[in-house]
Amino acid sequence: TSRTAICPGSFDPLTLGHVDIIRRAARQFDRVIVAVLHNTGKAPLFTVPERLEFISATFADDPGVEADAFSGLLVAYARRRGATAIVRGIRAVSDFEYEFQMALMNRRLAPEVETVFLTPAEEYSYVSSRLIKEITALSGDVSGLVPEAVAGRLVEKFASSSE
Ligand code: COD
Repeated sequence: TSRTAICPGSFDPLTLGHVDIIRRAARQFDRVIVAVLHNTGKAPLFTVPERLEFISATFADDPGVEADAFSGLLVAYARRRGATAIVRGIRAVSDFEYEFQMALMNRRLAPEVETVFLTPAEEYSYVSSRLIKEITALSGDVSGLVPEAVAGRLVEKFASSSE
């Protein structure tokens, strides 16, 4: 039987830390759906279509990885897509408490969907979307930490917002 995993997140924007986890997941599952949360409460830097485009462009050569957007409960979305697993990356102890709480809550809501934690490559373990945005806003260089598709658009975004 074919196994589908969901890699859910904000991906605002996609970083090489995310890419590392998604590639690891793609080696363990037949299909990986990278699911971008449509969060009406947060003011994101990139629109959902922009974030989906970064994912599609980065995984263009990987037929096992697809990009999609979701809103509402993650486990309801996972059920709709027939996924058996939710994959999350753990960077440091600081990620653990939040991830552990979500995993147990999601299990209570949907016991058949297993949360799987993967560890990233060490060189990306300190990368976060929040720091990427902060550094770019302050004219720092984040090349080598985000995919090609993201690097150029990040600089453009901040150039246009400071005019
Ligand atoms: N190295 C490895 N992994 C990384 C790195 C890195 N450098 N950076 C990020 N990651 C991992 C994260 O740990 C995460 O697993 C994934 O990549 C995505 O990261 P983010 O920051 O984009 O995602 P979040 O934390 O904003 O995602 C939160 C969810 C969308 C999963 C959550 O809010 C959710 O499920 N919302 C839907 C509503 C719902 O169901 N709520 C109830 C939850 S119990």
